[in-house]
Amino acid sequence: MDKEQQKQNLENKKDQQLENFRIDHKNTKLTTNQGVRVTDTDDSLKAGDRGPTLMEDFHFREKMTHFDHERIPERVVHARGFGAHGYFQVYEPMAEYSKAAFLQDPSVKTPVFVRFSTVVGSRGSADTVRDVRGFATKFYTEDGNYDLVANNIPIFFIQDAIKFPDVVHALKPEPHNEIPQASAAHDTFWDFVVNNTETAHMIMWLLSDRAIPRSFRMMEGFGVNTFRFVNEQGKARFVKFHWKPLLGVHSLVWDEAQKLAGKDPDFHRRDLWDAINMGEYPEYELGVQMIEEEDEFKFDFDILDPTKFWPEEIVPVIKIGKMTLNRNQDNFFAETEQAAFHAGHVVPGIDFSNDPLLQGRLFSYTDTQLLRLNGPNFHEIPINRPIAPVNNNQRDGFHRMSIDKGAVSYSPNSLRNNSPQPASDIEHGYTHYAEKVEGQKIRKRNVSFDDHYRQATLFWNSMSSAEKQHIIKAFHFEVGSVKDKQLKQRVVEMFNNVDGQLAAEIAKGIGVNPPQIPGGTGVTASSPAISQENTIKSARTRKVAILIENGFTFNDVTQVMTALSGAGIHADIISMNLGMITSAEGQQLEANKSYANSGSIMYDALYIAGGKQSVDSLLMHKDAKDFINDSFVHAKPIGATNEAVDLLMSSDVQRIALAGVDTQGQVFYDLGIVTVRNTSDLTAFTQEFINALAEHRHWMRQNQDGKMSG
Ligand code: HDE
Repeated sequence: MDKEQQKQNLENKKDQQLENFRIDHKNTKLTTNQGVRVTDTDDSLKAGDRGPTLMEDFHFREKMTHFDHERIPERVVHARGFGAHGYFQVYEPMAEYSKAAFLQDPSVKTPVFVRFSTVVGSRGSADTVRDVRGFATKFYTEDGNYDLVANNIPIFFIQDAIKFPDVVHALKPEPHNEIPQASAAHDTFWDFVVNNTETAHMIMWLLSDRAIPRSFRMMEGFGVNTFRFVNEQGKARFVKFHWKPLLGVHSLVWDEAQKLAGKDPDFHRRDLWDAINMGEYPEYELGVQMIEEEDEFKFDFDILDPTKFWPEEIVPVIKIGKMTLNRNQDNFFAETEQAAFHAGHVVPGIDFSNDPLLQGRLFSYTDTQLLRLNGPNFHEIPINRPIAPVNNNQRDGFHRMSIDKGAVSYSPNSLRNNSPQPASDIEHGYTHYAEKVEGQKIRKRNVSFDDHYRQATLFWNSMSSAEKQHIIKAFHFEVGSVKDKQLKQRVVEMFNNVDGQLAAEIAKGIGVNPPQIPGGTGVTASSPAISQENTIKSARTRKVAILIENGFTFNDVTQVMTALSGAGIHADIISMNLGMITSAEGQQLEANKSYANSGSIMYDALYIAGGKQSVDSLLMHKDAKDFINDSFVHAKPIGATNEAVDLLMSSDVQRIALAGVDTQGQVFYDLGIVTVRNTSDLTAFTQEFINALAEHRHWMRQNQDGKMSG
């Protein structure tokens, strides 16, 4: 096989490996698990027509027993997740920094499997809850599996892994009544927060828009912990990993997220599944921040402290490659549910740091898999199998798949020529970075971990005014749900250490006193890179709701649909009833959604077509008005052409946005509302509407009348 073929082979290797295990059961006869053909699976074997079921009915017993054992324990955190396959390609050889095999050749596509998740909720909870999102990637490299087990927030609640059970216990539903599901809005969590001020920075991120992403395709991933890159010469550098989505970082608004949790609890997984099925493959660039070993102490934070991030303005993110997710899983349980990630699965070229959170993670992941996947052989489950050969003297255990031949299962040995033999560095044997460590055994945290507030202030300073409003409203919801008044007061005092104005605003909404002493840390710097205002803006892959009824203007709708599809935007036609809708001109279009099975919350934008009869029916319809008002309140782009502008005028939208609307065929665009009247040429309109879509949300509406969206 030549080199080109080998590369091609690597890309497909994982898929080929999985293919060995796939069964589609088409055109087969029903059998038991022993391969015995079954004649009837709808009636158990009985003694007589109306008699009891017989013990000897092995088919019944097997079918029922298997069913009884179908469940495995859900993950203690990150229980709800969704996976997809893809590949990773490096942009340039990274040999200067890391010897990792998958970071060397830009023409090589390394297979990956990614699992996105929420953290707190159980497996059946809703996708759009306020929570951190997991973003775990398994790279099936030639040198073994590398797992980048990341979150969509770059820092963490706590500094030392020993507190993980505490923070998770406080965050999970309260143990006496298992309330609330998938939410931090309860007393035990905030009790933990005020008693552990190192959480301050993470809370700022958790209550920001980051915690309610629009889509898995539109969120960043962060390795959080500090790792090391090690090159062939053994030189190491500290490194932090980032995933940057090419569609930018975008969020829902809280009201929308809550409504979606009811209307479509699978909103995020459906979005990912549909996008991949439609060939709109999500792409993320892999970025690294690197710090030289000798610069370890040059920062005003400890680079091993996981409650701190490295501002991009100080340590730039270098984009080194791109991941593309291009294939949906075949079976949720076999792949997503059985995937076993581990922050400790590293390959030569990637090493650990002494970050105390990371050190604890290195223990926890295997431990949890042992319980969840019931034994030490979970690496043999197809989704977890490396494509690199596995050879060692580990044997037996539950569900062992491989048939290890021969008498020798120890090392060193003479009987098998000491095989499998340890590999040298040159042969890509993993050599741990020879960091010098010495010290006394102490249970203590270094003073360099003492600052709990400065980066929380930096975060607050970096937010746009709309983002700040959302954070304050999130505090009102979360802390407002706390029953203990003293706790609420302590939250205000704690966040007064971050920013006085913030604390005063929190206090206003939750019925406690504003802080009595001046607040803040004195930090005035900001990090523009962390504001979502400064993210990539793109209309591609967005979803538009088109409202029509009988008598709509066919010319309006077809022009808009053509322009949208040309820009890679999807549209659903929504009407009172599903089925064919007849235009004023006589042509028909099919409504593929109705108000019964859709809602404004499922779309990124709204377009209402002209046509007097259609608009008159919409005017009579409360659902249509709700659609418009929700789109408006959630700051989404709204487009209307010709008679449909009157419909907007009759809703909340009119009061605020349409004061200067033009009647002479000129496009009017204000606050994300795009209208045009008295024209059949919608070229300029569609262009503006697509621009408005790319902006994602139009927060300026929040400043009108003091009316807030979300
Ligand atoms: Fe995890 N984490 N974690 N975590 N984590 C788990 O492993 C743990 C932390 C992350 O899609 C568990 O297989 C400890 C940070 C993701 O399957 C468990 C600590 C980050 C996933 C565990 C942390 C993560 C997990 C539960 C603190 C961001 C889901 C099930 C010391 C970098 C992976 C499992 C998937 C899952 C332990 C903190 C990311 C219990 C002890 C920080 C994305 O082992």
